[in-house]
Amino acid sequence: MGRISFSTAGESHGRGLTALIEGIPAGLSLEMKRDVDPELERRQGGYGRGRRMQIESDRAELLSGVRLGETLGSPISMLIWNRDWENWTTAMSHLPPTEDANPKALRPHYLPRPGHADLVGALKYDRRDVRDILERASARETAARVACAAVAKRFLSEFGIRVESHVASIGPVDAQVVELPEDINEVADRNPVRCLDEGAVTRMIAEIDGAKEKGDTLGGVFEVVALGLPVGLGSYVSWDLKLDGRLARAVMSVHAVKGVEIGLGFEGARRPGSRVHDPIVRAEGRSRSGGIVRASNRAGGLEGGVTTGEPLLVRGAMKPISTLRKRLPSVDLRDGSDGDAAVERSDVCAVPAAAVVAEGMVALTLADAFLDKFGGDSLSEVRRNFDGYILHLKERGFGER
Ligand code: EPS
Repeated sequence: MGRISFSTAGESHGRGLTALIEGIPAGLSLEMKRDVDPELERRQGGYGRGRRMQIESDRAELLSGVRLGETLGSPISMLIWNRDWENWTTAMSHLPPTEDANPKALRPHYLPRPGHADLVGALKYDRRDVRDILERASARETAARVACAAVAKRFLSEFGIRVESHVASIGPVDAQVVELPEDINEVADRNPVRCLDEGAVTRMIAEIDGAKEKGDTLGGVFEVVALGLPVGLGSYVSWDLKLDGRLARAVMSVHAVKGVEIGLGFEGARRPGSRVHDPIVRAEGRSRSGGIVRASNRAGGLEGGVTTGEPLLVRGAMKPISTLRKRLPSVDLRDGSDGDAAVERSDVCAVPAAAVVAEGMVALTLADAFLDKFGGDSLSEVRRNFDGYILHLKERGFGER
């Protein structure tokens, strides 16, 4: 664990976001315009986003780690400028305010929003102005995560591994998806709620419109699917190597995600074992899983915290965004008086965007687990390790040792 590390910096209305990813082997073809920018664009979309996304047009500027189109094995750092910064130069200035500064121009907030990091952050970091909290707690930060994730996806794609996502529900509207299409993102990205069930799309949009009208917000459920994985990523031998735990942490870390399921998830707890566990059957030619597959995939591609070679299915539940125009009760941090929570410009629903971010978090976790198993300094070294393993799976056959 820890082959890939990444970190982000930046405030929502600050100068910009920085993204740093370490551990990517040398020799990987990588271009910002081809590999990273399209992912940033996917994250910016989605019905229910606020006006901010019309201001931004996220692009990654590469600062280090790539020469002549290939990674060097050194840290890769990228920069995403905030276009909106121009409107925030006073409120987000790095310098102390001048004595004659208009306090309103500093755009302070003193009425924390229930459900947001506002209050806990203000108490923990001992700040009065809640803007000091919300600027970093904002999901704007996920743009930098998606930049790192795009690099991880580029790496995984060298080995035929794809990570995709779709929205399974928004508010009370559920999508009915009988079978996943071959290219999930290609279908999901065609509509603004990233849903695979065309009938549900209009109902989801109507639900978001209804919430907006009422000054309310909506959450939902998304599913991330990873295809092409070999058997054997992750491990059962120690708690922190279990891939299900690592994935749950990664997806739960996405803003407003309050639940994570793998495969059947909570539904499995209601069923007897005979309707949960997937029969094991021979399947010639499926070398990535040792010529043995599962007749169903209720386990969601993991057994014992290890990939089975079946599609990985991870779902996340996102709570509704905590900035409500229909204000909820709060307390003014200046004098302790009762008041209504502050209202900032915000999204009504960001589930489609969260799906893209979660897709990225899963890709980063899988790249990490992949390098645990096949680690090398160069792409060709990783490839040799991977190919040797797959060849062994193909050849090992049956019988006692
Ligand atoms: C966010 C509030 C909105 C969102 C923002 C997350 O921003 P603003 O306050 O500038 O209107 O648009 O999301 C992004 C900027 C983004 O890039 O995803 C919040 O409070 O978390």
